[in-house]
Amino acid sequence: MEKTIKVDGMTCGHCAETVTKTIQNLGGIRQVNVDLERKEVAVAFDESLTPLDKIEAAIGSAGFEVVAS
Ligand SMILES: [Cu+2]
Repeated sequence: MEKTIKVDGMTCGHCAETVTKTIQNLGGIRQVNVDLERKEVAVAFDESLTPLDKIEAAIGSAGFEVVAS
């Protein structure tokens, strides 16, 4: 499935890279796209391997705040 997650706290390319790598380290992730201006992270993933709440938890653990998904 594909999901666009609103994430607060991403301010630069380094943040975007951290979020991208954090999500890619989970299983079943097909694609991650960070839009810094819109503060959105678009993720294509297999929810039977990694459910959305796991992705959101990983974003939180990396130091960013999920505001909506
Ligand atoms: Cu940054």
